[in-house]
Amino acid sequence: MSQRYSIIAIVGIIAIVGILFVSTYSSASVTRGSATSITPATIDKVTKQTTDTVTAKDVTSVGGLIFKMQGASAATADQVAAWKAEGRTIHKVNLIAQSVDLPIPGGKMYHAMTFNGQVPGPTIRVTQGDVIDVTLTVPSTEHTGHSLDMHASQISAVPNFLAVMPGHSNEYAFIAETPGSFKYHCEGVNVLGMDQHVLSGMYGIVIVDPLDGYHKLLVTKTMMQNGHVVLNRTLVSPAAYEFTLQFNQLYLDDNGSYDQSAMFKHDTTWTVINGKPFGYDPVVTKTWNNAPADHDKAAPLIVPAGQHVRLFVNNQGNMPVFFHIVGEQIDRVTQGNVVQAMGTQTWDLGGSQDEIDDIVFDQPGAYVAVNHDYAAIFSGAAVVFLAKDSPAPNPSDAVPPDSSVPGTSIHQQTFVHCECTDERAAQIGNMTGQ
Ligand SMILES: [Cu+2]
Repeated sequence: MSQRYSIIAIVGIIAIVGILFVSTYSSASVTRGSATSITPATIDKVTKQTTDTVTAKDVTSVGGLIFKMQGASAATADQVAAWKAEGRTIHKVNLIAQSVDLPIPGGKMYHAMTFNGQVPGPTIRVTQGDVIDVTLTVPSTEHTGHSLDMHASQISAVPNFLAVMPGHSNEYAFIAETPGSFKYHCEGVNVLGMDQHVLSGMYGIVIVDPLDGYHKLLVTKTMMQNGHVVLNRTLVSPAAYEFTLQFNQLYLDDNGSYDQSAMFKHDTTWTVINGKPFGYDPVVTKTWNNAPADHDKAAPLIVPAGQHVRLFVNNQGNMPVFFHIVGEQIDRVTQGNVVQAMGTQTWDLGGSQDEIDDIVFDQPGAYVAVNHDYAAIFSGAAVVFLAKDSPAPNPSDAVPPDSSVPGTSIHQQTFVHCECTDERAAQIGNMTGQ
């Protein structure tokens, strides 16, 4: 970079620090969740200057943008205590930013960025009206700052989603007011590098269950009656075998590093579901059969035929997902707690969208859930469901925590399966008693 542009960059950084410091400072005495003195014009100014004049390298070269929110934790603690006193359930969540190397097919590794050493990050499950009190910690060993944007929240991005630099942490809390399956993700260093951080693994979901539970599932078939074809409607209990499927892409160079030029061209290296390409397909591709660790090996998802299955499907990437199950129809598509479709073949998800699919697999057999984009299918977006006569243990990374709403989740046995470090796999094994 020329000296002229270096000076411009540094001046830009100083301006941003000044704007954000003033914004942060002025909001420190404001109760979390209430309005701050930051105006849309201020935020536009910050965003424009950030993207126009500062690169991640520049940020690092001046020691990073450090936003220490004086009193922020105290205000959060007071607010959480008040919510607890009025009887709300509090979910304390700790996420740790960790850059690690993780496996991809072919015996290779790539440079991943993770929450808690796993891709996707931990699935958080709460009930509508509960409080999520989340702390993001960035260890001093990290080479970059990180941040946390939770789509389940409805709070100001500034200061809550601002960068947390190595050696620091940030806490915020909110009431999960809307049911759904919401993305959470890193926003990089105040949006710098957000693409790299998310597409390298820093994403996960918060499932917010409806306070009044999920609706019964109406399944419509036909039957013969007195020589005529008539409708046969049955109502299936909301209790279901539940799975999460999070779609994303990896854009990598030959060294396993993030390739931004490939991202701009949508030139996908791998399409991943729950962090792995073909992670639930041991039949067609046999991609992971020679993986070094058991938790990497491909395993199908087992569902009992004729029973209620609920899928939480999220698009975490920057390509559309045309969600389809080969051999099945989606009996009901819900977004939030609103039914969008019934008896449909495919449902589309744009970036950061989610769907809750209720399905009864009619017959025992093999079904393949895909992104019905051929480039996606053949780069990893295929999940094998085996419908059997009875349930069986499933991969831990495809099974969400059980709901607290009675009559929602049918508890499933799991075995450790994850795009994660060996250390994290051991922790998951301890947590799930495996
Ligand atoms: Cu990050």
